[in-house]
Amino acid sequence: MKPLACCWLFTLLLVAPQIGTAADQRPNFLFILVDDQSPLDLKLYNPRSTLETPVIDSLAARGMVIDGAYHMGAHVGAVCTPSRHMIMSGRTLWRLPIAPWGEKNCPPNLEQQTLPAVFRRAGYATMRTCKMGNSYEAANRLYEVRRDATKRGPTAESGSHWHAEQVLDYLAERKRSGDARPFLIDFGFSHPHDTRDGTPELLARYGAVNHTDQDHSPSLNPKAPPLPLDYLPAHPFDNTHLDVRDEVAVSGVWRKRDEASIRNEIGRQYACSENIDLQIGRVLSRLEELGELANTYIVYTADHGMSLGRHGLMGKQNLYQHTWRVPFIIAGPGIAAGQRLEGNIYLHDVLPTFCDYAGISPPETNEGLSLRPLLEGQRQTLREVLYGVYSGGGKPGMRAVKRGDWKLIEYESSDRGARETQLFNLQENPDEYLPEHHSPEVRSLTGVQPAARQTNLAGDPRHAGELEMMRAVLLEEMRKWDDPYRFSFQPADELPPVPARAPRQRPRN
Ligand SMILES: [Ca+2]
Repeated sequence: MKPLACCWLFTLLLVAPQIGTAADQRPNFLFILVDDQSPLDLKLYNPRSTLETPVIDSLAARGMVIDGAYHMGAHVGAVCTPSRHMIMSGRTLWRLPIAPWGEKNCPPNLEQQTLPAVFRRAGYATMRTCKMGNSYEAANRLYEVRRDATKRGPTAESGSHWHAEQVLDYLAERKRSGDARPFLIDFGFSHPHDTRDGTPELLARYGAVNHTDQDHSPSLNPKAPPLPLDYLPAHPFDNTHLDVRDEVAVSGVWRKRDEASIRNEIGRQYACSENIDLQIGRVLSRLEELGELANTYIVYTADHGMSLGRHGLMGKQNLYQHTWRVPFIIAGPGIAAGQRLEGNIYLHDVLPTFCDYAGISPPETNEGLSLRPLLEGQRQTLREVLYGVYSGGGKPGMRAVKRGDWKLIEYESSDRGARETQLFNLQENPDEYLPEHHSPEVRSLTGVQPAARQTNLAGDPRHAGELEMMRAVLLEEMRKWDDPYRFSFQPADELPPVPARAPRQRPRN
């Protein structure tokens, strides 16, 4: 063959699978993203949970559950927004276009390097349904088919059923038109984010009501889920943003932290979460009928965790494990069934993972890592250290680092006078108990056992070495990820003042 013809053939071979021919055997991707769910809501992560999720459980049985899945955090109260930017772009927090130094730290037009843009260019059919707002609008517009609306009501038309209908309609249309391209479907839900208006049948199952009376607590229903073991009636100190919307204005709870209010709200959360499970089941059944399921990678996750009474908090604006972590389940071709590992992954690893399985080069702007070494049994973790941020209230706010069993959380806001350090050994104290969890009043409500006595170790001189080590890790991570702030106990690093961003952020996610 002449060199020119050889070159032409090579080009054709490269391009052929990218243009959606009938012979395109590349896998499909179904990315399921729920709004505001702690891994601890799910029995898969918390045996005490009473939430029934048979579909998610069966997905986990077919694939892998990752225990250590995290989001890098938020510089605003609407934690959703940066989290969804990171998922879509594979980029880290302070290098997003919406970060304070975004123009300096992020190349322009990042939306052209996001999941819908990258997969569309590679010849994939792309479709999305999700809530509106507090997301990544410039990227969301790039899906070929987009059916977004915020659906947090108690009926089929006003709730999670609607999102599933959009996917089912899309699959029907795809079959009618004979579209043979592989697909990327972004299957998002507006729930269990508040307002958690569950359907009457599911609310009854969890002993909950769609409570609307701000002046009174709901009646305590014995069928409501139990209080979490790490429940507190109040957070013990100012964490730099205790007045954020989620801590004071969630309909059904507001500032209340009494047992009946919290258990009712968890019941509502579970009612909405079980409905999501039912809706995912409808879509997976249809994919199976269509013969698409076996060639589809499916991820189930949430944009961030939630507290729901844990540590006296209601919202997502903290860095305890219940909120910093997310549920993460993945199944698909070549992933062995029934696996579970720590992983140490971030949500922004989704983009490079999907690219890897689709045979697409991830964009140069991507900073995430492919999960493939975990999924194929070569590694147990992708990283040694995890770094987390909440900087939506007082500055610098909260920072967390985790390395091995050790976790440090620092809190500081000079204008609010907040300053606190927490050091936990997560092997010995996985629920991050504080001394307040062991007060007789709290114990009588939660049943926390005296054996679980370890609490915050930051002030314990026997662990001064670990504290020093973790503070060094924190500084290293803050420098590594272009954190624009420093705590008062850290070197100033000659950082310029952080520019104020236009306050477009509504404190809702
Ligand atoms: Ca959210």
